[in-house]
Amino acid sequence: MALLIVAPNRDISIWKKIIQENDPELEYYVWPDCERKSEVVAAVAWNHPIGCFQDYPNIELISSMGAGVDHIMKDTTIDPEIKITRIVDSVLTISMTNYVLMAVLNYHKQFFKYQKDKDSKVWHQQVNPEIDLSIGIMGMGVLGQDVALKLNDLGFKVFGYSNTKKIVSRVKSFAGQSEIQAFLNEINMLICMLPLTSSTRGILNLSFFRKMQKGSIIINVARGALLIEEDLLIAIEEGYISSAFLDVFQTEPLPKDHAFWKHPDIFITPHIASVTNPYAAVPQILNNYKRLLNKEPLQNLIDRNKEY
Ligand code: OXD
Repeated sequence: MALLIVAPNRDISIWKKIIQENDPELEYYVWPDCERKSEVVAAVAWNHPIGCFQDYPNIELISSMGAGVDHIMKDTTIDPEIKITRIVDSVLTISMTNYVLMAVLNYHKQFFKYQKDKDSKVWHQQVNPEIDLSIGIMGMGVLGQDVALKLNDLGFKVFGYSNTKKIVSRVKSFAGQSEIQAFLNEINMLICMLPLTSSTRGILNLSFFRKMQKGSIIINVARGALLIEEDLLIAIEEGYISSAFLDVFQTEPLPKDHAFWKHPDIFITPHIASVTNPYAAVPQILNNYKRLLNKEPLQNLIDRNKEY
């Protein structure tokens, strides 16, 4: 029995070191070097080449190296019986929440205005230095709920939107297509934390933006493919969106000629909102591997029908 690591564009030396420290006896291969393909029963993957698992006839489990599994789900050659798990880690959650708080507070305290003022040596105190934000979180999974609670603790009005209604204290929740307009009516800032699935791809599009209050702010920390980037530019021109704070993009790295680089109302970071900590991820992956071998229930298993 062996484990296979497939992460062709990622430096995995630290992952190998931690695997070694956790289980010096573990038999594992790093794709594409694997002499005994039929020994492989589980894989750890990050942006694997589509179709590569076809060469491993006995794979039963694929673990994502991160919180998202869209990079695995998009490979339609993966047998529907193969189980897929993801990483859920408190450090990853804190890191994501802190990124969102940082973005929100920058708007709340009008930091971008004061930065511009500084560039022109302007000393101008706003009469109301704090922007009143009514914040909606789309995607109320583990990460979304943590963000909702922390924003609430900071005194913001927080609303949640998800596929099925989530009960989170002091957060008014909306669910399903029929409640989307009611949700958008409440908010002037949208934080996108949705998983990327066949039904959420491109959800942040022009007709969606036109349902929002004029001048709304959008923060996307989930996946670039949730947002139609050209539509965001139009929505800014039309005044539905006043500013965007983005960590993820359709194409990463963001191409040099992309309009977002120079746009005065779009702030970007290079997909760093929350990065998987291999020290937390490896023990989870090895624990699930052992569970698989012992035929025990797996942890952080995703629902293949829901795609998350
Ligand atoms: C993840 C990511 O899914 O890094 O963990 O985006």
